[in-house]
Amino acid sequence: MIAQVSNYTQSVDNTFIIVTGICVFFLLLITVLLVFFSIRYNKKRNPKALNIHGSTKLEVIWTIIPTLIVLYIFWIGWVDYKELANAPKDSMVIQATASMWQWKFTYSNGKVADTLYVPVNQNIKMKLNATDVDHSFYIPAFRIKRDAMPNTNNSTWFNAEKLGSYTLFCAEYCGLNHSKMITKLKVVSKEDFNNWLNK
Ligand SMILES: [Cu+2]
Repeated sequence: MIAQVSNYTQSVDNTFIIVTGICVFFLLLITVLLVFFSIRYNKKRNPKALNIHGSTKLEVIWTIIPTLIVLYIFWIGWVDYKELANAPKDSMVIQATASMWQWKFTYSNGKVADTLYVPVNQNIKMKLNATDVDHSFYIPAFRIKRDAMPNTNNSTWFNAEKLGSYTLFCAEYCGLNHSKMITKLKVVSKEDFNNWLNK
């Protein structure tokens, strides 16, 4: 189990594991049946096809069950998406501006930084914008990714639950030095954050 470092880690990972589990289950089931039927109903053993009647009961079953499964996958994704899309009212707002090929973070007091500093256990709302082309704000450890585009007001939010330094980069191919559009998210204590902010 991966350590919970943001409010999303656990729920996004659970969704991922459930969806992957369903895929692996059906992959194995279908592969085994495919091989079994290929041997069992081989032309040499069954020169003439005899059992080719339809079965309404089977048709209904294999329509309803997959429908319920995809609705369930939609539902567990939707629950997390709704939470991700609505930042709590008490969030600290930080503006992230993406440009080729760097990140710029602007705080409410006007301070500008190229590294994202945030206090631990505080809701942080990231307003996302870009000056030139489409970029994407991505913190893999927090399971957060949201596009940062010109003339579009996207936002996302998170709550960092552990002190530490995490990779933050651009996840939208944005030109020659796209791979160098990488910086750090530093989660620090409230005092350290206030000292840094007012320095
Ligand atoms: Cu970019």
